Amino acid sequence: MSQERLNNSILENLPAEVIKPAYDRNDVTTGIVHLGIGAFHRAHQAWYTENRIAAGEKDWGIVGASLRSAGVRDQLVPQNGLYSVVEKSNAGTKVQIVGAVSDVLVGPENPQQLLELLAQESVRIVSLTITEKGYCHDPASGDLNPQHPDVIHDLANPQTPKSALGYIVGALALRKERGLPGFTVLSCDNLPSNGKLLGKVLAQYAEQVDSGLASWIAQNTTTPATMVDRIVPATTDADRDELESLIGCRDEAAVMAEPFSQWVVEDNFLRGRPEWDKAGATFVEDVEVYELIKLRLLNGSHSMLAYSGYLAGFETVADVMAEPAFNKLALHFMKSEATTSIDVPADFDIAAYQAELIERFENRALRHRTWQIAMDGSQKIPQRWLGTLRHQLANAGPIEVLSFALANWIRYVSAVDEKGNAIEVSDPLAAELKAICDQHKPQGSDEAGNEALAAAFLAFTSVFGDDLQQSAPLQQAVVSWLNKLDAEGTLACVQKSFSS
Ligand code: NAI
Ligand code: CS2
Repeated sequence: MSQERLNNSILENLPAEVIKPAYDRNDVTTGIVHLGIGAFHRAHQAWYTENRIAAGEKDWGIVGASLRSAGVRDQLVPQNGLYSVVEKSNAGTKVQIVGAVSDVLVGPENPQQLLELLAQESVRIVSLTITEKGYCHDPASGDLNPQHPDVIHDLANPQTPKSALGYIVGALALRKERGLPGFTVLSCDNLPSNGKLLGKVLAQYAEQVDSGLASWIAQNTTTPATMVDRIVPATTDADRDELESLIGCRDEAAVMAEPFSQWVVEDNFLRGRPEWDKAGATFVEDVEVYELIKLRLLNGSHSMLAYSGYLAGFETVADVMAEPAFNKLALHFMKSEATTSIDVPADFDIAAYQAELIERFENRALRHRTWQIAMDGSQKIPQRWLGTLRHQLANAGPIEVLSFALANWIRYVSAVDEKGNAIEVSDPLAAELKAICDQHKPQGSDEAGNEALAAAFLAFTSVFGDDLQQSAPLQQAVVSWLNKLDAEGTLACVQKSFSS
């Protein structure tokens, strides 16, 4: 039987060990609007901001917004915006109730309301976790995709946007008209040079609207780069049930996170910012090397384990890591291919970082599904694997694991697993990718199909650009793995090739 929902009036009744907001929420005013209020924002940026609001920075309250569904609004608003960050590790569980989010808007329900909120002068930061696909960019080039359906719609219907770009540029147009200052747009997505990429697609989008607006935006916004890191799997009902037994009330908006968190931010804010560094964030001039290390070592391994682990029959990352050969493979990839592609600062203990990543992946208290990480591979692979791959190819370096990873991704997006069961492939380019598989290697065909299949994938320029298809070593390595995977399956391949 579900108990009372978490809300303002029952906070003091929660168990003493639960950390609660230690400030009067009525004193907090909105300074941040967050687009894409998913699990990660609640466990990361809002969690850091909670610390600053509790320390007295009361004008940095957050209003969240979803540009897609009403799910999170319906979870948070009945709880006065309150939710639990549940830190889970092999050492135990810690619960903190966060009060930084006061409301959630749903763009599709009332676009004008969200545009007007974004145009309010008190809003000084608009932050984003809209997933890699939310930027309407071409993953290979980083340029705005003018053929993106949301871009086409929003340019024709600026009052009822669908994309984050449409909302941001629409709100800035209102601010310009009203003689108000702009704001900082803070990408907190896993994209390479996310600040530069966001600035570029915003400028390219605004130029399509009006050149005068585009130059005003260039002068009146900043788009700092960030590196964001905290493993936050999608919350399940089992998670919510377990939490309910711990805190004695129902929290539909709870998020599950590892204890580890890191936030490296370029200090380039138009109208101030919270003192997030006093909550553990790091402000730097150049985020790039932190991004490269994180995207190539953590996310590169994550995606490799997601596709190969899923095909090997494992549900979560911790399950994959419990298989010794996969555990060795993850560290081998980090050391031999990902790390050697980066000019790691001399004072950075990369060996300790690698060891910590392995430990984080082994966390059995978090059920991070391989299927969830496998989502949107077409939007993730360029920054997670292809930068590393280009470096190795240019330097005659190792590509054994990266080509293995690509072969598993190709088999994954064929949407049929080793046992012939359907795979629910969640990717904006899923149809195109499956069509490549069906056209070049129909199910059940022989090895000859793998030559054509590998060549066709490497020629898929939206993901691979136009250079990688020229690489004979890469083509040969991918074909070799496709043949082995056909013959032995992923688990046997890993056990045979990576156990030593
Ligand atoms: P989530 O599924 O809980 O939330 C995703 C949010 O993005 C939702 O609000 C959804 O409506 C919105 N969204 C999806 N497609 C969109 C589009 N085309 N345009 C605008 N909004 C769109 O996912 P979660 O866990 O919050 O992750 C979101 C992003 O945060 C990731 O894609 C990644 O870039 C970043 N991140 C996630 C981490 C994690 O462990 N979950 C860790 C580090 C970064
Ligand atoms: C994961 C990331 O779902 C995925 O693609 O690789 O969300 C990962 O959990 C975070 O980047 C960790 O900081």
